[in-house]
Amino acid sequence: MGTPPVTIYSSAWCGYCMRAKALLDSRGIAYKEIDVDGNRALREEMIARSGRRTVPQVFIGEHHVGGSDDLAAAARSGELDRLLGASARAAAERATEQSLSGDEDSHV
Ligand SMILES: N[C@@H](CCC(=O)N[C@@H](CS)C(=O)NCC(=O)O)C(=O)O
Repeated sequence: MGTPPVTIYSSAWCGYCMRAKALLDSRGIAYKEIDVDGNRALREEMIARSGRRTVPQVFIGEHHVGGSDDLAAAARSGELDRLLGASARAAAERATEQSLSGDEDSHV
């Protein structure tokens, strides 16, 4: 269903990135991976969005979860499920709005 809500800025040979991705994989959470290796523009984008320079940096929608340790803490506390639920509801609302405006178009 469209773009996954989770974005992870990562780099190869990064143990924390592997750990973060393993956590998402183990929970069946789809994510979009942005490899910042050797890509200055994407690394700058990550730093601008997160205020941090280390990889990984994980986002749910526009919400910054943090690095691998933050992701693990959010998973333990239930915060991750809450954020994913909120993100899924927002996506469903957008889809409903789109189909409603689509219906209007079809009457024209
Ligand atoms: N506590 C952080 C640690 C992340 C970290 O140390 N990442 C390493 C790569 S595996 C890094 O970005 N090092 C480069 C630097 O510290 O500038 C997390 O859980 O994400």
